Amino acid sequence: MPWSDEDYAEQFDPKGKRETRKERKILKAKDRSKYKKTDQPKDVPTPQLNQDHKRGRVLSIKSDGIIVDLDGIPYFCILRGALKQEKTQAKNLVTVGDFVHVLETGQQEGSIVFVEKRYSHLSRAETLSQRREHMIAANIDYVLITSSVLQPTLKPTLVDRYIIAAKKGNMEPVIIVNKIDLLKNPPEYIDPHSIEEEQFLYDEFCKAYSDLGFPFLKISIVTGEGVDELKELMRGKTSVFSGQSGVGKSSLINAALGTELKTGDIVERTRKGTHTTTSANLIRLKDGGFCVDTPGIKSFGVWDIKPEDVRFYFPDIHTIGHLCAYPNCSHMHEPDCAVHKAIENGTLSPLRFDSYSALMASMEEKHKPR
Ligand SMILES: Nc1nc2c(ncn2[C@@H]2O[C@H](COP(=O)(O)OP(=O)(O)OP(=O)(O)O)[C@@H](O)[C@H]2O)c(=O)[nH]1
Ligand SMILES: [Mg+2]
Ligand SMILES: [Zn+2]
Repeated sequence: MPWSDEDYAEQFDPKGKRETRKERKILKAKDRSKYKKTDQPKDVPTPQLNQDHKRGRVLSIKSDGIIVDLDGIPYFCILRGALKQEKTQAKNLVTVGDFVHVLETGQQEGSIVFVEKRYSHLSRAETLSQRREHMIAANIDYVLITSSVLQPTLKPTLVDRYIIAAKKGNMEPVIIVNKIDLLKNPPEYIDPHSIEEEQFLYDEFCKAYSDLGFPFLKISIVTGEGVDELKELMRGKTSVFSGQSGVGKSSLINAALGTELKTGDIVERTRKGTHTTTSANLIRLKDGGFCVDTPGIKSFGVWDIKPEDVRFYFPDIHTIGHLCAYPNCSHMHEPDCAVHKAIENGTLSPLRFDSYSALMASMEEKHKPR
């Protein structure tokens, strides 16, 4: 069942974005500065590019500076004084993919004087506190939600978390299942039962997730299947590859662009990667567009979402839910629930419901008083 954008527009109008009291306080204090507002979804006119400045795009953030692409050449930049003060307030002042204005200060060196307003951004809740937003990348068109079969195994709940983050951040999700060669040629150390289970999960996943209305690509860099489709999709756009460590994000970029990004091994015991990519990097495509390689994450917490919002990100479940006995049925424990009946009679995939209920459960956990 395709997703309707009105659902999100209605629920998540960025103008209606709630700010915490603390955020409001900081905003108020900083109201005189135009720079801070790059973080906010409010309209800030982009100033005319001063003739002394060049417009560029942030490639990566290092501990001692920021690498900016200016007409295809990387510049080592620092934040200008006024912006630096802002940085202490807003951790995410500059992120990979930002469009910035740069004053050249030396050979391939510069100073960032302005950060343009973002048209979209991917962020997650910080792993430990869950109370801060961690910006991954900005000005992105597609979130390429990358998973794999067997090494690591498919994780539908994680896919849903990324779908929500993409929709919330104004980007289009793309579902990618990589390493499909492994189902036919599995590594010897994996027992036949696990392979059978994964094949079953994969078939079920394809059925349940291929008609949500998002592009769905099945890829193997070993056989080359799906790589051309990926290249086609990436052309002229900015895409961010995200997903667990070891699913093959860097490998896919290498296969699509001919780059030589470092790739890592899979640990036999956990069947996961070894966190080979350690920071987000923007890469310019030869024939137009950009992509971002990101480090694999252990867990992906969706930033700023409440239990009552979750249902709107599962439009298939939400629609069936109109038939539940209770008008505000959460489908978790109420009697006479249409969603449970739909699973029993096979019109709703149990995978979709598992993912929904896992997210609901994690929300309830998070909202318990501490
Ligand atoms: N069989 C098979 N192996 C693949 C495929 N794609 C990637 N791999 C292997 O998977 C391993 C991990 O790939 P990476 O590209 O490093 O994974 P990553 O997602 O970038 O991982 P992190 O940087 O740690 O987040 C490497 O050994 C790749 O060779 C595929 O389509 N089939
Ligand atoms: Mg990588
Ligand atoms: Zn219900």
